[in-house]
Amino acid sequence: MTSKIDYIDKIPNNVDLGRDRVLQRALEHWQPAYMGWWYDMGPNESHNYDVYLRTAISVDPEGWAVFDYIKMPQYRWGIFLVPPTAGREVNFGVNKGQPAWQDVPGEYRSMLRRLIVTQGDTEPASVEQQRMLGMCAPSLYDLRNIYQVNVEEGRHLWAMVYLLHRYFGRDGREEAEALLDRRSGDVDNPRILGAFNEPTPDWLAFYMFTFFTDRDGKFQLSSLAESGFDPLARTCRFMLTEEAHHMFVGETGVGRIVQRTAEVMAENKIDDPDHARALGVIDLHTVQRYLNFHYSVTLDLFGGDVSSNAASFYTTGLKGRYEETKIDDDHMLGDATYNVGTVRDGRVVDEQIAALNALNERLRDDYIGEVQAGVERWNKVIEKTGIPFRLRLPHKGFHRQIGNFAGFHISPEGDVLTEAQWNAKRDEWLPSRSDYTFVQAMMTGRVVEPGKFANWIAPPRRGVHTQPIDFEYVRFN
Ligand code: BYC
Repeated sequence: MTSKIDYIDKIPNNVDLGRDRVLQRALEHWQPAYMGWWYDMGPNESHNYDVYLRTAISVDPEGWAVFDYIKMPQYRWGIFLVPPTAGREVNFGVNKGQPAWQDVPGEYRSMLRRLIVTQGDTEPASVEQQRMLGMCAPSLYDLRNIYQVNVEEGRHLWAMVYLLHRYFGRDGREEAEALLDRRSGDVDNPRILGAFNEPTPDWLAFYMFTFFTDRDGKFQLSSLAESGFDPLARTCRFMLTEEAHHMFVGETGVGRIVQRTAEVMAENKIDDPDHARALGVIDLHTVQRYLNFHYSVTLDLFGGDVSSNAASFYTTGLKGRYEETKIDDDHMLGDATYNVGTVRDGRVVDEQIAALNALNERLRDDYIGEVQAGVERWNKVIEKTGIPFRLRLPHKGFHRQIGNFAGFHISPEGDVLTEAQWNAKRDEWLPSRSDYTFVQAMMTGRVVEPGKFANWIAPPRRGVHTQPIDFEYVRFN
């Protein structure tokens, strides 16, 4: 195992793939199916573009990427794990203290496969969700960024497929094929998790998705990076370095939209959303509704508040807590408790349950803390312009389909309403059909002149890597 990546092999890797001919052949068999999927479901009409992309050349924390023009179908997708840590152990659960597993423990096989498949399924799903957005990009800079996100999600699929092929034999290979068969939003064969079947119809939705949903990716990958199954831990560690850029795209994307809107509002001394719309920017109320939507569907991705699955993942040592090894406790959670929200007698109340069963909720709370900080940074951008509007996270129970709040009608303030009361307010709280129509009407064509930006978004503070903002990030040929 080296930190350098072998680009001589057909499949770039740092796992000495050439030494395992059977595995190599199996993956070389999967590769054309993957390419078929990319041509069908990857970014629309993009195959001949030269895109200024980064490619991993090593898994070292320093200098792991090179930047150059590349046609996306020629991107060097491959298999990159961070090197093993000598003496690493299972760090939590009943197997704590055992050497970390280099092979799948037989009794945990199906649980582990399920975790890997669920993680893997999200990666192609997001590419499918975003595939039309290149046609209405607000600039070459943004177009390049979405393509970077897309190729790296493709690589994250490779990461999970490697684990399935290498460690799960025939059923692993079947699962790897199924990952290319499911389709986001398909009625008969949808993606596994809810948020990955929702459309991403415009760039505001894309930035919200990369801010909120890619961050679920960060927290889930961090928990899997604690896994006692060492190959999973090591591949997730490297995926996290790529994930950071996706969240940057989301945070700065939304930040630039609210900046532009707030600046136009301040310049024209207006506060009415319709006036803002008339001036060609996205009113902040609409931004808030998108935020409510993406936050709530992403909260669902953490699973039930009370989950025996999560308890089993933890007890067996397969999936830890966020930053497990930095937490100062017994890493067994035998007697510990945790508060989860629930609805009782028409009110949201806290309920103390066994911490082992509340691990999804704990991870969701860790996530909420980080998201809150991001929203505050957006509010600072608005505040600077003197506009009094502030974005905020709705109540945790708002618009939830999974967990204790599913089936209840909870307002953004956390009040439990009747269905009729909630429905009467729905379009104030979530994007309506007319919001989507308005936002999409603004994004009909793409901006292709280097250094130019659509009216509804501010330019970024700096370009990509060392390049200026007006660099030709995509050449259309
Ligand atoms: N939609 O015990 P429960 C990313 C299912 S994002 C539909 O409450 P559990 C990325 C659940 O599967 C990170 N179904 O939950 C981001 C279970 O079904 P079964 C992706 C759902 O199992 C952007 C049943 O409900 N990674 O990387 O403790 C772009 C009861 O489950 C949902 C992972 O998620 C839902 N929202 O936890 C690209 C990590 N929620 O088994 C990429 C791997 C729950 O009864 N996955 N269900 O048929 C996991 O750790 C767990 O599967 C979950 C669910 C946290 C998702």
